Amino acid sequence: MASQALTTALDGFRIEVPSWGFANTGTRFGKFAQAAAATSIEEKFADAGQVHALTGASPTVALHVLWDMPNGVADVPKIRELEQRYGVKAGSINPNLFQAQEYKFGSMSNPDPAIRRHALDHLLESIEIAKALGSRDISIWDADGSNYPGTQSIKRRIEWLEEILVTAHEATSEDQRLLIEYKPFEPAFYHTDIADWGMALHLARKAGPRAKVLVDTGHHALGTNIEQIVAWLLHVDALGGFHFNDRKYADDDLTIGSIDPYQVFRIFHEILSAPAAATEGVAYMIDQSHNLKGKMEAMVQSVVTAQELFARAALVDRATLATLQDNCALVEAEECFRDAFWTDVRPAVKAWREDRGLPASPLLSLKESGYVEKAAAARGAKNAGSVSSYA
Ligand code: PSV
Ligand code: MN
Ligand code: MN
Repeated sequence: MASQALTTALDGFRIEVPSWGFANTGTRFGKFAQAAAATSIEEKFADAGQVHALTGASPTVALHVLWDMPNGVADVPKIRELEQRYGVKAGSINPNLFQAQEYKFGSMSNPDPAIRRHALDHLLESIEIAKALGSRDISIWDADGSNYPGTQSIKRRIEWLEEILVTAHEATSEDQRLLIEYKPFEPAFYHTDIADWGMALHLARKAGPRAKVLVDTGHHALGTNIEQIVAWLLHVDALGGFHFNDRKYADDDLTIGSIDPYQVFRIFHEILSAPAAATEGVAYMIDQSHNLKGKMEAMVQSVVTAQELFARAALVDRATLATLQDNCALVEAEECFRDAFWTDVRPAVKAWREDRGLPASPLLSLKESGYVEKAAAARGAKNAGSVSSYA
C-alpha cells in the first residue's frame, strides 16, 4: 500500500516532455538516426501522447519554435487538433536564438542593432505563439558568447541583454512567464553571456516580476552543488523550473538519474522543504535528446524515474530531520535523509499506477504495444538521412 505522502506526491507530480526528444536531434558531434524517430509535429504529439498514456504524468509537450513550426509560424488550429487527438497539450514555448546565420556573433547581445532587433522580434513572436496556444512559459536558452579575450565588450553585451529582456517581458501577459536558462558552455567556454545562475537571476530581476530562472541540470560545472542553487533560487522566489537530464555524454543528453539519482533526490528534497508559495509554479521539464537509446523508451524511463525520485523525496521525515539538524546530530540526520533515498518505492508506485488505471509497468507496456516497431515501419524511410541538420 502506498503511504499517504507518496500518493499525494505522485498525484501532484507532472513533468513536461520535449518535442525535440522524439526527433533525430541532439548531441552535436554526430547523430545516429533512429527509424522510429518523429519527423513532424504530428508525430511528436503522437509520441508525447503515448508517453502520457503510459505514465499519466506528462500531459504537456514543450515546443521549439523553429523546429516545430515552419518559418516560426504556429499553425494554431492544427496544434489544437493534435492536442485533442493525442491527449497532450502544448507546453513551454522555446524560441530559437542560435541557428540563424546572422547569429554568428550573437543574437540578443550581437553588437549589430539590426541583429539584436531580429532576435527581439523572434522573442516577441514566440511570446505571441505562447499566448495563442495558452502556454504559460517561454523558455529562453541563449547560446551567445565570445571566444577570444578583448574581442567583445562583456559589459555592453550585458546591457543589450537587459534591454531586450525588459522589452520581451513587457510583451508577456499577466499569466505568462519568461524562463531564463543559463549554461557555462556551448559553444563558448571562454565567455558565455548567461553562464550561471547569478547572471540568469540578475537578468530575470531586471526583466521583471514574471521572469524566473530555469535550471537545466546538465548546465553546470562538474561537482556543482545544484540543490544549493535550487535552495537559493527558492529563497529569493526566482525558481521558474527545471530541464532535467543527466550528464557524462556531451552535456545533457542522458536519462534523468541514470548517473546520479541522489542528486535529483536532493533537488526534489529542497523543493518539498520550501514553502508552497515558492514552489507553486515550478515547472518540471525533461530536456534530453537521446542519441543511442530508443527515444520512446528513454522518455518513458525518464518520466518513471522522475516519479520514483520525487516519491522518494516525499518520504523524508522532515520534522524529525529538522530536529536532528538543529541538534547537529550529523549521523542521525544523514541516516534519516538516506532512509528515504534508499527506500524502494517501486512497488508503491506500481500500486499507485494500478489504482489510477495506468499500466503497472509503463516500459513493459510500451514494448508489448509494438508502438516503436509500428513507428519505425511508418517513419523509417523519412528518417533515412535525417541527421544532416541540427534539428
Ligand atoms: C542546448 O544546451 C539545449 O540543450 C538547452 O538546454 C535548451 O534548453 C535546449 O537545447 C533546447 O533549445
Ligand atoms: Mn535545457
Ligand atoms: Mn542543454
